[in-house]
Amino acid sequence: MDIFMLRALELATLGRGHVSPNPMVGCVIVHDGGKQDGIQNGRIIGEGWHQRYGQAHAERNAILSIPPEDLALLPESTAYVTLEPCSHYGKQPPCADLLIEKRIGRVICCNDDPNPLVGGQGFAKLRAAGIDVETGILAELGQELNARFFTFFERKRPYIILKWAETTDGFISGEGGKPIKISGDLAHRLVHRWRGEEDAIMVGTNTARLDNPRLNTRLWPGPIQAGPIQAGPGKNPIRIVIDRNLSLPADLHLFDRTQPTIVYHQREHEREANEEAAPTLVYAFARSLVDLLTDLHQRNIQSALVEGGTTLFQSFLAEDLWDEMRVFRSQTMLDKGTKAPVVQGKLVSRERVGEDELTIYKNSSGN
Ligand code: AOF
Ligand code: ZN
Repeated sequence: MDIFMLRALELATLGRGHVSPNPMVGCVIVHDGGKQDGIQNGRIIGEGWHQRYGQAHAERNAILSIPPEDLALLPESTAYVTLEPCSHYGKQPPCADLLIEKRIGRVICCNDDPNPLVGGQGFAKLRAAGIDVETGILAELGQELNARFFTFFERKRPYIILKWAETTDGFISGEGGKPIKISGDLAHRLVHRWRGEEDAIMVGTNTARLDNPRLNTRLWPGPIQAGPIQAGPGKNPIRIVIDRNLSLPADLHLFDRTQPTIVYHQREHEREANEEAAPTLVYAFARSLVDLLTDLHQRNIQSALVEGGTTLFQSFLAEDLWDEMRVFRSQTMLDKGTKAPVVQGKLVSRERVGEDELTIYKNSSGN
């Protein structure tokens, strides 16, 4: 039966880049053919996935794909769904109701839905209707697939990716944080692609001042879509900058209002200054990193790519508030400058990107 769930997980990934902030979900409906020579027979009669935010959920698409002559088989069939079927009316009606109405025999899932609008009620509805329910099948794969969605609801903060480039001898910038070109053009482009994949990008005060970054996706052409190829840059995420004392110069690219930007500060008397007046440039008060992440959660931001500098990285590391680390290592040497953070966590991949080496680690502390 794992093979059917693996198929459902594979289908779910087809929604990548199109369903956020919803999770990617896949569904396979299998007619249980009984045992033959001790082997369980099963035939897939329907498949579907959540294709686009606001549109039909995986279960509905799977049911719609069943040929008319197979519809009568539903009571003898199992729905393999990567996530607990929903129980609420959102942009879509509840999938649990649909499965009950179609008289599905059994439902098997990877994970419970952490969204409080669902939170176990999908399973409860199915069980109350006499449907067999099993959950926790390939749960780790399901969690990994929707790491942002789960982190957001379970930890009440966005999924945090720390990203930097370092020299062979471990420097991230020159003396006093002076910007130095470390990684190559291909790595640079890949970072622009990553920016488009997350809800937000964050930098600290020194990086904002010294690098004057634009934090947009101008080097990446955007998701490949059906139909004519879309030219122009990818989806620009929200920019976040930390400016504790509101001392950054107003002419930085970050303040040019070309993209929604949030400035976090600690000037208590200026708490909500400007908040509603200019939605593209919002000032918000945060006493600590935890406060800041809680505020991002309230603003419905599910993930953030943190692009430096070292002070900001150290805060995330010291409080164990990070999920992933992406490190480019170049073949250059610097001899002196600002040291990169010490890599930690579980190594998940290592590959070449142009002339650089990219290593990805995931936090394994179970924070
Ligand atoms: C499912 N199957 O394929 C997905 C689910 O606004 P709506 O109606 O689209 O609901 C979004 C919520 O529904 C989302 O936050 C998550 O809890 C659940 N997503 N559920 O049964 C699906 N995408
Ligand atoms: Zn649903």
